[in-house]
Amino acid sequence: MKTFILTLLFPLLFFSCISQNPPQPYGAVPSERQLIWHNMKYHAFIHFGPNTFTDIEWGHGNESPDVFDPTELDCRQWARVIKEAGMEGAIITAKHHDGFCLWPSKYSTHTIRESQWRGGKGDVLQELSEACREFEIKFGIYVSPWDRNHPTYFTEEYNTVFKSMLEEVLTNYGEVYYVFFDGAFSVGPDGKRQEYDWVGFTEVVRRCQPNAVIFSDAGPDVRWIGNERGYAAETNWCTVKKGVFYPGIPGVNDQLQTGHEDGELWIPSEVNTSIRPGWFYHKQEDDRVKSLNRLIDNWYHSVGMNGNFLLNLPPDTRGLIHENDIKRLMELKAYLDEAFSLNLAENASASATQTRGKIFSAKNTIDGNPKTYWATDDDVLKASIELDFGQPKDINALLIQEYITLGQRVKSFSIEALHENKYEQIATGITIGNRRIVKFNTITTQKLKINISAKASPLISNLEVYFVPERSREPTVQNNVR
Ligand code: FUL
Repeated sequence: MKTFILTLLFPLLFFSCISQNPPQPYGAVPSERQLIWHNMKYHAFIHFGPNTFTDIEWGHGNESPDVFDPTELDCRQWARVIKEAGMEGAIITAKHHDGFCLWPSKYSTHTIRESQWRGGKGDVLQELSEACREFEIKFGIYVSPWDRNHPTYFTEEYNTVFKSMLEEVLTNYGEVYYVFFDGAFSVGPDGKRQEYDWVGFTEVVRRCQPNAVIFSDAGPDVRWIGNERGYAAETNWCTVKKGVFYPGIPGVNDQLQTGHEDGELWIPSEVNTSIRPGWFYHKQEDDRVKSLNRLIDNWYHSVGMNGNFLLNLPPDTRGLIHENDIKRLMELKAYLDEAFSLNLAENASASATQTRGKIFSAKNTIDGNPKTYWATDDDVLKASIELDFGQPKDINALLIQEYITLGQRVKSFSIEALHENKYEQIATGITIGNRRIVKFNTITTQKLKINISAKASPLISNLEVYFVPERSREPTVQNNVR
């Protein structure tokens, strides 16, 4: 075994040089805008609109605009809470299925302008985008293609209307990092279904906000994980096959969960859920905010399973994020801060069964810093990395990341810990991708071994080891609840 030292970051490793050639990309690889998104973890979803006041989840589109009447709207409170919770972006329902626009769109008569709120002069997108800039979080929008109000819906003309609306929200509010296209739809009385101009919608987003990622059930940049409970699965490929997923086409939720090992397209998963049972605020759910254990479980099944976590925080009829939701969010933040404060791999020494000539370094276009990674020779698809902590440590979690810029390669791995001079298997996993956090029963050990089996030479950019707080009744990561 060649020996190298694991210092501050796993990438700073030393060993003798044999081969100098960096590995070539393998299969589908992420775009620049996807890499920016991969570099994030945790986002806030904001469902707000007439439904907040009518106490239903899917508005019919015939509600009076006057029902929209927040008494104390304060988008700065939302942004402050989101920032303090450690979230990096906010994605708001600019238009939900009822068609009501939270901005004064020129292309609809069912907007905030038609309500008496603030004398028809309000603009929630304006307020939120400004608050996001002030608190340094990113601003994203959800726009429902399904529109139960617009008179042109079910005609080709609606596509033009929708593209014009998109252009408004993507040009008038500064930088937009994320565009969420919902897959829900209805069938008209005559059995008719609106044909959406997805190519045209994508073209508008690319033209107006070239760095924004587009989410839908099927991408093109980020895909739905196939459930709204906030759970990715053990197997989670960023790659998917062409021609399998389309927005609003049912029956493929299992495949949305796993992706496809040999997919030709890079469309990684976002894992979304609401902090309450509903997506919109309902007073009767004030005492049904998800438990801390549940949110922790969602965290390990999203951020810890090669996804990004999008957690919905529905503002109430005052126009504020409710106190009970804030309390739970801050509890989750406190848990995460404590759990991931001390990386025990930082001062460990590391060795590998085989290492390509050097640690490769590529300019990380996201933050400009060099990003380094460990690789094996091209023909070495199985390898082990051993960490030596120098003395026995209590540990129960491993965070591991592939250098996904060159593709997702690892197809299984196992973790062994040294116990009475013998290695014992303590956990197994399937895919890694951008980030995998594996929890296992607490063990006291000086050495840890990670055995990797990959489709092409494995590239690992980061390894971290933690002793996270044990929690009672905590669901285990291995038993994926769906
Ligand atoms: C679904 C919608 O129908 C829900 O109302 C919510 O917006 C959720 C995020 O997506 O498809």
